[in-house]
Amino acid sequence: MEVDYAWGTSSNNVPVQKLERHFRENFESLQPEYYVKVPGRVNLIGEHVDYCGYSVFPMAIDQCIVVAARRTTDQQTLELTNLCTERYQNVSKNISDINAESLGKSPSWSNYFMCGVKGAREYLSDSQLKAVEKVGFLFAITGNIPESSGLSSSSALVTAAVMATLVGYGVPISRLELAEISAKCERYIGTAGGGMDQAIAVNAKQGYAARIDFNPLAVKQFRLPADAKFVVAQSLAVKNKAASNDFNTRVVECRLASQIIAKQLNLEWEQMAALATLQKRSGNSLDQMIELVRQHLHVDGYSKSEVCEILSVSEDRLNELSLTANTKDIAKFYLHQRALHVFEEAKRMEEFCRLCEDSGAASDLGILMDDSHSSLRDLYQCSHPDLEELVALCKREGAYGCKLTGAGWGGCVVVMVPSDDAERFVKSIRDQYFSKRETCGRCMDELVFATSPSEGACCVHVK
Ligand code: ADP
Ligand code: NG1
Ligand code: MG
Repeated sequence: MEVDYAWGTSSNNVPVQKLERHFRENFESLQPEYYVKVPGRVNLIGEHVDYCGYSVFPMAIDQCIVVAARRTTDQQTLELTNLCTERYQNVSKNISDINAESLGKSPSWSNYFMCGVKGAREYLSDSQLKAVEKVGFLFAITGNIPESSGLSSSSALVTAAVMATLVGYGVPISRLELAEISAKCERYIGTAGGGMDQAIAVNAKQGYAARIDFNPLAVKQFRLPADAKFVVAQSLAVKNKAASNDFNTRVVECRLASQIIAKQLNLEWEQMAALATLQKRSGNSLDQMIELVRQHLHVDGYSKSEVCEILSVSEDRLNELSLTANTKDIAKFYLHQRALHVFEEAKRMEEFCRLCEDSGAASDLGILMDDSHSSLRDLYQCSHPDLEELVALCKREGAYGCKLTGAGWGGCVVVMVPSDDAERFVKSIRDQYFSKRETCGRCMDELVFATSPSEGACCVHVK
């Protein structure tokens, strides 16, 4: 049987033949019926603002997750196997036993996948659910997005699971809806993320970066400057976002900042969970919002009891209204710094789009990326010492701009370099950053590579 490689010309090095063999070896010599491919992404600007309701500017990369799939008549049994590493063990589960509580208990690889299966089923009507009540699935997964490195391996996996399940059930869905339900169901793993990763993974167009707006979700494709190339480099520090409360702490700090400013402005603070909602309801410009941060939020950290006093609520009510399960015991919330980052980053994002539209200079775009990174490091405090070393090296080597991409605390940088210097730049980072580090046998091309905007998710049926 032959797979139709309609999913692009890119040489993304995903071993599809090996995946097919793995599928047959694990599933009694059966063949996959269809494949789903979902890419990772880099975000060029608009970092840590999506969950506040502000726009972002990512592009899909070649690296992706691929799922080989087949339906069974096996009464809702879900069989998962993963080719990537022996750490990812096979799992067998009854689909109707997947529940939010157990998914949130451990960020294991199969739980990410099951978030997607659950999300897909929530999209079905009662009659559709009834019609598929005897359908089970065999899924074999592989991929080459470096995990826990800010290139959105988690969302590619979850989105691929949603797609593979809906395709198997024969339920059509629009790309925007697919992005929205994938973002929603990834939250079962415990991270209160925005919708950037899933939106670009599903809606990307080859050759274009995209501006993504939220509430309502909208995607606009943008050409990038021809005289610049984008390079991705791994710092080698990894961070699983669901395994600590750092990510959710930032989400919650932004929420509290919004609610406290709302309270000071005599607005209905309980409904002001996102900074963009606060801006909209108060009718202010981003510059005015920055002024409000300076006026109403002090620089020292806020204790939970201080927040409760300002909002006139009990701790229990605050837990319910504003905090997540893993942020209830945070000692200090840094509201001034986080809100300042978000409003300034939202401004930088608008300026970046304007420059792309008006064929602005790559060097000006680079300055915005550098400023974004400084703010992520100093105000958002989500960098890492190794990543800082990498950023400094990239700048010394002539980058127009360089910033961490994704959530941070390690992971990757995205670097904008002059097109005609990209090859030398990559070689130089290899020689200076990676040659002196333990890379666990990983090939250099995975650690630092030039990238261009890739196509979004697709499904291919086996002929
Ligand atoms: P990222 O920045 O890559 O999105 P996250 O911390 O959000 O990092 O998610 C990483 C987790 O996603 C991994 O710990 C693993 O459980 C899951 N994951 C990533 N890639 C794969 C893969 N190829 N196969 C199975 N699970 C994966
Ligand atoms: P990564 O690093 O890919 O897990 C996270 C969030 C995004 C966004 C970025 C920071 C999820 C699924 N992803 O990405 O929504 O907030 O951090 O800009 O939560
Ligand atoms: Mg992730």
